[in-house]
This record gives sequence, structure tokens and C-alpha cells, in this order.
Amino acid sequence: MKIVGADVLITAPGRNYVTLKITTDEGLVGWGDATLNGRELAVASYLRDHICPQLIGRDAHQIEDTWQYLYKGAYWRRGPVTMTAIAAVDIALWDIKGKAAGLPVYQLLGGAARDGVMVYGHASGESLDEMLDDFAGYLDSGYRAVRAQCAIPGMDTVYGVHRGGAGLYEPASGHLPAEETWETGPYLRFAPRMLGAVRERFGFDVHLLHDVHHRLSPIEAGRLGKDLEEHRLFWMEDATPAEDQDAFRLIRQHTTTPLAVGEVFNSIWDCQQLITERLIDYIRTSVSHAGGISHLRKIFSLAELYGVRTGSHGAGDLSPVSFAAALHVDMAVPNFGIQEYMGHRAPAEEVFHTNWTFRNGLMHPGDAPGLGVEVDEDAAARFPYDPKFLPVNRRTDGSVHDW
Ligand code: GCO
Ligand code: MG
Repeated sequence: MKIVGADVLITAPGRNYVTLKITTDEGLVGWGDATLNGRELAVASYLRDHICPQLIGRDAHQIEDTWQYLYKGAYWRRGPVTMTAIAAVDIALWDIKGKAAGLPVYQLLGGAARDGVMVYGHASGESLDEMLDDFAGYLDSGYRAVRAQCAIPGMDTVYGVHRGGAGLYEPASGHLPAEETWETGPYLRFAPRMLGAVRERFGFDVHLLHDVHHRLSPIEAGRLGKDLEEHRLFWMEDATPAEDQDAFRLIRQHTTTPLAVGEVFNSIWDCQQLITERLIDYIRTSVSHAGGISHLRKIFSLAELYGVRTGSHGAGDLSPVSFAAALHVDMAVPNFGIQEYMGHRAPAEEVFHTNWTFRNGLMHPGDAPGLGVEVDEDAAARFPYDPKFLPVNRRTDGSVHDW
């Protein structure tokens, strides 16, 4: 089965998504997600200008060979743009293989290792009460796990609290990112109180997660982890800038709060030390930013060997195509931990027709052949690209801080 078409769609139904469409001579179509939030056009060009022409005429069934061809063949390896582009091809080829076999992708990956995939939702608020009410809403809808983020008293803006509509952190359209402010002291004093309030109101039966978004130094992270121990977090996410794998050794020495990291990683090399030295408990690499289903499985298999569980990134800037791909992988891997599910803003469902289901806090990708997501190209054309950026973060003295 030969690839006869490879096309890139850029659409913004609720937010920007870059989607790769691969067509075969047997008339099968596979979809891949190539969205890299705030740098979308770089991946679109990498695909259109460099990869798509190389795909024409290749055997659509040779997923691993195509992956190696694109990774090793380019000479320039790794990096978010390259790995997101390769991921899009890989995801689309798995979609095609499933459709050709008449099977959902999770069956091709070894079949269901569980009844469903436990997901966590995002509770947030501009005040503690607002966050707690939002949290209650997730419990009412059946979630077994919820992430809590809250505005910090005295600070203007903070990551993870979506203002002006759920599921979006990019404040404005335009050609410049917004700037936010941050100070570590107030956050370190407030976070234990905020997460303690969740335990006080809802008890310990719900899994509680929190994202630090790379903002602390290793010793600050150790202290926060220690202060949070009594609240029994499911995990503390991205405590320090993720590229410094060694930093986790220091955090580990100081706390038994479980540690998660990886949404900005794009290859197995980014987390090799973290996994093999057992410095983390959850690896959060995503299918669309870490080389697709083929590469993600290798990362998860390495993690399995060292007792590290999975917890894939699933923010709204990963399109429904990659969210479905994540669910298929989650269904099949033995060391699955949890899956983030932020959801997608309307009108994303007009463009992406999905098959997944949610029941009692568990999601299932559905049994349609392939990934179970179809893209309506006419609908996509109604939502043109809308330049947006993640915010830049500055401390109150004006210096740029990690985001
Ligand atoms: C998360 C993430 C996201 C990222 C976003 C960047 O845990 O879901 O931190 O909110 O900031 O995906 O594009
Ligand atoms: Mg995060």
C-alpha cells in the first residue's frame, strides 16, 4: 500500500491545530497531529517543505522504517519541531494500519490491558472558593483524579488558571506574547494551604495533582514537596526546569511526594537518566511531541523496566487526533499511570469527529478502526490560523523567569 498524498491542514477551531493527512493508493486516509503550541507554522513548514515530498511512494505499512528514515536520515536529530513532525507521520501511519486491519490501534499495540484509562481534569479558580467549587464539579461528573491550580493572592496572573474561558492559557491573539508576573515566595506559602483546602473539603479518596510549571529551583522544589507530603498528592508536576535531569536527584533526597515531568521532552534521550536512576515516578511525554506512537512506546517500555508509570500530557493544545492516539497507547501499556484530559474548546468538535467515551472517570478510545478520529476538511477551512503565543513570565524585578 503506497502513500500517494501528504497534506498539511492548519485550522483554528477554538485554538490552532496543525494536522497531517496521509492518503494511500487504496483510498485509506490517516490523520496525524503536528501542533506545537505557539510555533505551529515551523512544524507545518518542516512537513510541507521537507517531509511530505519524501513520503510519496513509500509503503504506508512500514511505520518503523519510515520513522528511522526521517529521524536518522535528516542527520539533525531531536528537538520539538523535528519530533513533532515525525510524530505526525507516525500517528497517521498507525491510523492507516488500523483502518487497513479493521482494528482500533490499541488492538495492534497488544490489546486492552485495562477496562479504561483514568483521566484527570483541571480545576482552577481566581479564588480558593472558586477553585474548590470547580473541583466539586469534576467530582460530580465522575472524575477520580483532579489537578488543582489557583490564583495566588496578591499576584496578577498565574499559570493554570484559565481566564476568559476554559481550556486556554494564551491570553490574546497577535504577534507578541502577553507578559505575566511571578514571585516564588508567595506561591510557596500559598500552594500547601490551597492543596490542604482540597483535602479538607473532599478528603483523600480523590487523586489530587498539582502542576508547578518549571518555576522552582531544586531546593525550593524539595521544600514544597516536603510541605505537600501530608496532602498525599498523586504527583507534583514539573517542579523545576525540565532540561536539568540531574536536579531531580536533589528534589528526591528531600521528599516522598511523587514527581512527574516530561511534557516538554521530545525523545527518550531527554528522560533516560530520570528513568534509569529512578528520579521520577511518572513520565509525561506526549505522543505528538515525542515522536509519535512508535517512539512513545519505547519511552514507556524503558520506564516500565524501572518502575516509572506513564502520565501523558493531554492539554487542549494537543489536538483530538493526538489525544485519541494517547488513549490507544494508554489502553495497551502495562505501566499506565494516568492520562491528562483538559478537553477541547468549541467548536473543535465541528472539525474533529471523535469516538472516545468517558464513564466513571475512565475514558475509552472506542473500537472504530484506526484512531477513531475523522477530520472534516470543509469545517477546518472555516477556521483560519490565528497567531497566538503562550505568555512570557517575568519576576517582579523585570527578569525573565521560567514558564
Ligand atoms: C499541562 C501543561 C500545559 C502546557 C501547554 C503548553 O500540564 O497541561 O503544563 O498547560 O502549558 O500544553 O502548550
Ligand atoms: Mg504541565
